[in-house]
Amino acid sequence: MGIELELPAQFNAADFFVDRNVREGRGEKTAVLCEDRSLTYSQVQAGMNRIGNGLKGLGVRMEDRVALLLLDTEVYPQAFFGAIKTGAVPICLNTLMRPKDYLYFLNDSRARVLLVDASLLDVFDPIRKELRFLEHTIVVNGPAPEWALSFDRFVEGSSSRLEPAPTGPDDSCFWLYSSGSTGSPKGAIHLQHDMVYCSETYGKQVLGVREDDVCFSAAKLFFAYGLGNGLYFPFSAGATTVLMPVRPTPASVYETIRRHRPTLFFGVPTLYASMLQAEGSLDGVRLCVSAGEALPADILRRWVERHHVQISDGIGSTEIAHIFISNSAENIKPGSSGKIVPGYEARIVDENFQDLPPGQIGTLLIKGDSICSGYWNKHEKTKSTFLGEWINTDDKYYRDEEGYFYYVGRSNDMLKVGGIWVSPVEVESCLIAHPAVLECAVVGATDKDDLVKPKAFLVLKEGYTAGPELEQEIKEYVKKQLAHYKFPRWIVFVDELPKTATGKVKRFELRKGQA
Ligand code: 3UK
Repeated sequence: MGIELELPAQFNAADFFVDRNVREGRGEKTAVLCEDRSLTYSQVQAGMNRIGNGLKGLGVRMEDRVALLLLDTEVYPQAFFGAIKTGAVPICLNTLMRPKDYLYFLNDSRARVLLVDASLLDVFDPIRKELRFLEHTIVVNGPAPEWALSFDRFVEGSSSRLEPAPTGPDDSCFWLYSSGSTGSPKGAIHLQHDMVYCSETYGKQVLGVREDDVCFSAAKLFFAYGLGNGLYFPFSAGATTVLMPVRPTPASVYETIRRHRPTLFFGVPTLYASMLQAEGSLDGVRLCVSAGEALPADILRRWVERHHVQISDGIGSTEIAHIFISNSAENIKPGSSGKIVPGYEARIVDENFQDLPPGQIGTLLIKGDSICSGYWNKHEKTKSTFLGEWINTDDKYYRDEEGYFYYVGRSNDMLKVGGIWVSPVEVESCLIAHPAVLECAVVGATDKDDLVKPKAFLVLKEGYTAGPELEQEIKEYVKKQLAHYKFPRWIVFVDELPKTATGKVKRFELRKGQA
């Protein structure tokens, strides 16, 4: 069943997640730990207000979009809530993408202001002239080039006092882009009440986040998963978050755990698998959480054997903001996504949207009040995904008699690699542009840990010879064109691709490795 939030007619999420903590006496409590820096809730509030006033000073108004291309540092919470407090709408952008992706995000959203980490500025060189709507670029954590504004100048003279904009629970609050199998990424529009709903449901009832918790998410804040883990769950409870700007490797993650002693740790299956290969301990962690793709039972088994801490697997999505089916500390069923989170409802249906009995595989529909209001400027996609109160997750699931849900696969060809979407179609269109490639098909294949990675089947043009050298060259080529995690981990050279009578590649056969 749903839960009633009973939010007032005037409601601003920045007030709820930041100001409320100060009002309730937690001003001196540590809100953020990042490397050797630490900020109290009062400091986060002051910084948030200065950024909000800075944005207003640039002419940003309610509902204007503000793009954030930031690493996980203490600036992130202040910028995110600073924008929200003024009624503007932050867009959390993935920092691993390529210039053409940012060109799309910024032109599609028509963001007027961008806050960007100095270390990521290079991606704008090739596209800067094509940004049609961006008016101001603010550079964080480093010097600004002549065409941008430094963070210090941006907040210079800004007051640390700011009244929240008169938004309501159903106003736009933030956007997250989600990629699909074909077509451009879709901007999911989340509303002011969505983060509160996730905090009251998964945050409180499954994680049981308390004021004395310290959360550390290896998944970055620009993912819907990381945003909850590392920002609004801890802030909903007046707890502390640990932010780590560097890439999550076993070494950086174990070191951050050693240094800041989190009680809740959030990762994706690939990270858990690689952490099992490295030295390190988890002292102080009471529960680990996994999401993004299914957690193989064997990784869970080896983790518990070594660290004596459980991993709670749960499925969430960008459109629903966070996790809606989950295991919990007290009740973990290896290989299952767990049970429906209180506050959400699930249906498993056939092609005609008829409910299926336990044991039968169908499409998973979800209902719950953190579902985004729709996709920005994508009317057809919005209509086919959001079905009144329900959303079609495009996931194949079955449920057992006891109410545990089991993930079976996707309804489309999309792959989850390290918890992030990869569209085989996008990798194929990159491969086909390589001079040696005549035809290609990309499918998911599992590695030794039973985790999915892209695998490419290639037919070469005449005059090219298959071999490890060409294989390496093609992998490098893809890495240069696309975000790194998208490159094919295996390349198989074939004389021809298996096709149906109508000329469609039989992906099913390739997946079985019959090519
Ligand atoms: C897949 C899973 C099996 C599934 C996310 C936690 O992953 C998140 O959001 P995305 O929009 O992807 C959503 C899709 O990913 N998936 C996610 N978790 C699991 N499949 N087991 C899992 N545990 O296909 C889903 O539809 O990138 C995860 C919280 C917030 C999120 N946005």
